[in-house]
Amino acid sequence: MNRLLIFFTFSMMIMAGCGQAGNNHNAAGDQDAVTAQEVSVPAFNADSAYHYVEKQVAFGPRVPNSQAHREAGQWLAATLGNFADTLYTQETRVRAYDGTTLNIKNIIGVFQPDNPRRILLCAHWDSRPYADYDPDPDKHYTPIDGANDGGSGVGVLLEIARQVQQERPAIGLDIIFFDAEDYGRHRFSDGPNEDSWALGSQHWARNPHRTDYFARYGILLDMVGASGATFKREGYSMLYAPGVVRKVWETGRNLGYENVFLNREGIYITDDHYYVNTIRNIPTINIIHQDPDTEHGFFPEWHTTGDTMEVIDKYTLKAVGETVIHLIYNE
Ligand code: AHN
Ligand code: ZN
Repeated sequence: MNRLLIFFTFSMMIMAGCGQAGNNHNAAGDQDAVTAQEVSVPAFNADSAYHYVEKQVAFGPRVPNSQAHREAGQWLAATLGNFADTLYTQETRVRAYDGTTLNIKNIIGVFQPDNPRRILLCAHWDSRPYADYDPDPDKHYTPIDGANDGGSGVGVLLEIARQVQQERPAIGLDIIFFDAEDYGRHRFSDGPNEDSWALGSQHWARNPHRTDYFARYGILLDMVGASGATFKREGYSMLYAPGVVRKVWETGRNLGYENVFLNREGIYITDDHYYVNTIRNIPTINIIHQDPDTEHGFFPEWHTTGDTMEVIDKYTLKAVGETVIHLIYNE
């Protein structure tokens, strides 16, 4: 098995001027006490993550109330359920901005349920019902594949789940696939936009799978698979969880992905993490592809029929997957 061994050396600082008497320091008094800690981090397999994205897309657009959505949801629950110690599915009805009742399902995989030290990892698994940014106006009401917008985050998390089942980290994990993130208001309809997005995470934040659920921090993956992806420090992530952003960015950059995790401030994006932060009070960041060269600020095929497997690049999946998996095993 392909394993990466990381050696961490912690040097204990000895404060200058601290008294000689009553401590255990040797005669020299200034020699560092060095302990070596060995952490084994599983290799993130980008081919496997890619396959999980393909698998989701093959069901067809995963739009709530559709047959493809039901089938994809069953497959996701079965697949995550195979890796996790406990699986929860949270089925409910929510009202979309246009009055449609959506049958939705949040899918939750719990690893080490009794471990009080926990991290939350999440992504949305639904895909958008309309390509309202498509260059072809005839497609503005066509559902999208959501290979990158939806599929990529879930694909990375399924691969992490597979690795975690094989070799358990010290920390407990909760992996949540939120539903109905992308049923937000159509670009050409009038009315309030803000709370029309992220309906599944709003529901979960008010009704977590375990009462008083808490995690030390959370990480949301959104659009983490397109070729040439770059991530900037997203606004709400910096507002609610700046330390987590710093840690993730440092980890990614130390792994050699400084071309992906940019040392730049991004914009504020209302997404699932916003509700995990504001309703559940779990400091949660969003790793989200931001592109300053497009009119909407996301990847070029965002909310178009072009968000297909063709935009997916294993290098981006790997950059994100490897970064997150390193973080988990070093907690
Ligand atoms: C808004 O446009 C308000 N939020 C974007 C969140 C999103 C859509 N993430 C993926 N698709
Ligand atoms: Zn979207």
